[in-house]
Amino acid sequence: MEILSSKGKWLVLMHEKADGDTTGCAVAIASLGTRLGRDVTLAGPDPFPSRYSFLLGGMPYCQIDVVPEKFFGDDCVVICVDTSNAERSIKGLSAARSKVLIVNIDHHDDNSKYGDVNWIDGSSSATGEMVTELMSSSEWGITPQEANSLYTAIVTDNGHFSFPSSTAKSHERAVELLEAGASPGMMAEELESNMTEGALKLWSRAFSRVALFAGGLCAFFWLTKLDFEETLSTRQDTENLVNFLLRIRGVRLAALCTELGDGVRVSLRARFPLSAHEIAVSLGGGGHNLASGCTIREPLDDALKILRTEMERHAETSFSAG
Ligand SMILES: [Mn+2]
Repeated sequence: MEILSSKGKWLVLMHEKADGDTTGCAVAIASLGTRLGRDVTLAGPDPFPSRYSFLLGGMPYCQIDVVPEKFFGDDCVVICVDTSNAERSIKGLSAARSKVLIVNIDHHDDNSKYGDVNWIDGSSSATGEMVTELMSSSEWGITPQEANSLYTAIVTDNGHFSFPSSTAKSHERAVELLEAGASPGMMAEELESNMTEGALKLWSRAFSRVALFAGGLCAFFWLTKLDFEETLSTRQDTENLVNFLLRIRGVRLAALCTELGDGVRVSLRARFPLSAHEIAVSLGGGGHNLASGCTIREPLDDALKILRTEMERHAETSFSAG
């Protein structure tokens, strides 16, 4: 916190395909900086995610590729939240490394520590827990609007305290946010009742293709480029979709495959003792044990076969070993 407060210009960066955690953290930090009279820019590589626009409260946001020149200097800091490696941030971050101070705050165990200051805590269920701790222990505290942002960060990353990553500490941070004025009811409505008609139609296409295998331990479904076009949906509309596969009794490993221009993006979710991380890594990706991702640079049909083989092998070895 001392590093941040000593700097006059803050560039607060969200990661690509921003989720609730990176968004809530970045908005809260940008709001704090603005309160402290700092010159703050809230930015990221993609447009601001529309499902979280209720958090902005009129704050400006910039979609950028490179670190703006005004942030080169001793009085500046770049703050990256929930971003496990520089590639997930804006394109120009690595090139700017020698010219700016980068503070990297994240809860991914496999964080590549690309910052000048790296605060990585894999025991946190969300980066929002860490930022809550940082702000609530500072003399500036947390405003009700910032509390809502951080509450959103925490609950979107730990499934409203339903994922095994949720700990006593997660709940303690939530208590601090409630005491600071967060409104869980209002946030739940904003977060749960915000789908477009197109998104619901997109989800129904994925649901119609649910495929179970490995004796019901594994499940996946997929979406094509055409699905997005015909339902007027975007990739942002797939957030949380993959988690629905884990609602099928017995399923412990789940994947959503999304056809992109240059391959197939795979979002993986697992329940203990299966590991989404192992599969993602074997296919060139990364993430957590319970939530990971990778990209398979093959046509959709081939990608599904490769993924299915990998998931089946993993399910077999996990259970024969354990
Ligand atoms: Mn996160």
